[in-house]
Amino acid sequence: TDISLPADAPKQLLPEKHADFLLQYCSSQDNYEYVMTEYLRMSGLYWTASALDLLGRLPDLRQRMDAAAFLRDCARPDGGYGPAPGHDSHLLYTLSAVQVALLFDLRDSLDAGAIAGFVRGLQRPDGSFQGDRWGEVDTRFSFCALAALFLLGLGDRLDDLVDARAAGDFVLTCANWDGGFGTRPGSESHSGQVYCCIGALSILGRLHELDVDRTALWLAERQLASGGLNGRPEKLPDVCYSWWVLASLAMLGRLSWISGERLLRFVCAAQDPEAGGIADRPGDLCDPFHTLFGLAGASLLRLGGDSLKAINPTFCLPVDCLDRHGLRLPLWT
Ligand code: GRG
Ligand code: ZN
Repeated sequence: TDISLPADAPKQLLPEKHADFLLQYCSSQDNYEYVMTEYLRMSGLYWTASALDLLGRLPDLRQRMDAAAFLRDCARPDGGYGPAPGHDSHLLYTLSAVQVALLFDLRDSLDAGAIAGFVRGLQRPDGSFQGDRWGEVDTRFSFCALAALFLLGLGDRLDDLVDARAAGDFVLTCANWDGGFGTRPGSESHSGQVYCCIGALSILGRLHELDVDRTALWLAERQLASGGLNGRPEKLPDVCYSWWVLASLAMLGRLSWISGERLLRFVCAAQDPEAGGIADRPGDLCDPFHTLFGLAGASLLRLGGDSLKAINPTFCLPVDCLDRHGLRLPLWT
C-alpha cells in the first residue's frame, strides 16, 4: 500500500515556515488541537522545542513561555512527571520532561534522585518496565526508563539504579525472526518499537548482540515507491517513520540502506507551503509531532543544508544540546 505524490507538492524543505508554524501552534492557547492534546502536553512541548532547536529558533520559544514553571507544575510526589498539571506520572512524560529540561538548560532544577527512584520502581523482575503504576509493559517504556536515566547524567550508574543486565535481556527477547521488534516477546514487529529497542541497546552498549544486518534489512524494506517509509509491511507510508526507521538505521551504522533523496522528496511533499508544518503524509493536517520527526529525519540524512542542526539518533535531541550537558554515548564519539 502506497500513495503517489501530488505533482504540485513542495519540492524543497521550508525551515522558516516550520519555525513559524511551531511557534504559532503553542502560543495560541485556544488552538483546538492544543487544547485537545492536554493528555500529552509535556511530550508536545518536547516535540515543539526539539524541532525549534534543530531550526536554531528555540530562543523564540523561551521568550514566550516559562518552561521551568511548567516542569514544576507537572512534577508528581512519586518523582515522575505527568503530561500536564494534575495528571498522573508516566515514563513517557518523565522522559519528555528530562528532554525539555535539557533543551531549556534546566537540568539543575530537576530532582535526579527522585526521578531515578520513580524509574527504578517501575522495573519488573523480568527486566521489563511498566509505564506507570497501572502496569502496562511495553518496550517503549524500557527505552524511556534508560534514556531518562542517561540524560540525567546517571549513565555510568545504571547498574546501581536498575537491573541493567535484565533490562537489556528483556529487550533482546522482544526480537522477532524477521529482524524487527515488538512491544513484548512474540508481538508483531513495528518500526516504532524497533527504534525503542535499538535505542535501549545503544544506551546499554549491547548493539553487537543483535543480528545487525537482518534488522537493517527489515528496516530498509520499509521504503516504498513514493520514497516514504511505513511502520510495518502492507501499511501506508508516514513521515514519522523518517525518524523511527532512519534513527534505527543510523544507530546500526546502516543509514545508506535507504534512499535519502527519495525519502526527503516524500517529507517535502507532506509540508504545508502556506502555514508551515509537516503532516503524516501529503494533504493531511500538520502537527508538531510529524514536523519534528520530518525535520529530524532530514537532519540525520544531512539533507537540510545549513538550516538544520545535527541530531543524535538515540535521544532525538540536537548534538550540541547533549554536548553542552556533557552527555555522550561511547558509540557516538
Ligand atoms: C525520544 C523520540 C523519542 C521517543 C520516546 C514513546 C517513544 C519513545 C517512542 C514511540 C515509538 C513508537 C511506538 C512509534 C510509533 C508511533 C505510531 C505512528 C504508531 C502508529 O501505529 P499504527 O498501527 O500505524 O496506528 P501504522 O503505521 O502501523 O498503520
Ligand atoms: Zn505518524
